[in-house]
Amino acid sequence: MATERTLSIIKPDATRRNLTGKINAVFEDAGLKIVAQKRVQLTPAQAGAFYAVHKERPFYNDLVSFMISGPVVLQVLEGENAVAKNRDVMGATDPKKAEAHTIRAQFAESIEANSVHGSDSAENAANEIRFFFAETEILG
Ligand code: RTP
Ligand code: MG
Repeated sequence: MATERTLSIIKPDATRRNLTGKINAVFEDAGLKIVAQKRVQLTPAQAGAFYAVHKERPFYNDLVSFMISGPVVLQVLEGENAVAKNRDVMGATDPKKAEAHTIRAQFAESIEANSVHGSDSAENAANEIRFFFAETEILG
């Protein structure tokens, strides 16, 4: 299987509770290498554009407000099968439904404040990485 890259975001509920290191340890223990990372305050325009795919969903406005409620950590994770592997360690969107070993089961506060984002396909990963990072910022 080829080495792949995926975009990860540590969301404001997790940065607020100082969980960046604990979440990064889960990625590293799973064999995902953090090849780019920056802590930023997203603008409403950035958060709105990033989640544009959910524009018609009832939770869209709340989601954008949540994503700008504090700093996030943008990351590129690299490894074998990285997109699926990251989704696996993240767990289900709703932490009540997430398996016990996952980031969301351990750390998420709610279905919205669920600590992490991860790209859901290789194609979306490429687009999401390009949205936030220049190729020169990614060091494998
Ligand atoms: P993500 O995109 O953040 O990795 O999460 P996901 O694929 O597991 O979930 P998705 O369906 O793409 O939803 C994106 C984010 O929107 C928030 N959400 N809130 N209130 C709600 O019912 C609800 N549903 C989703 C969550 O923050 C979710 O991760
Ligand atoms: Mg999603």
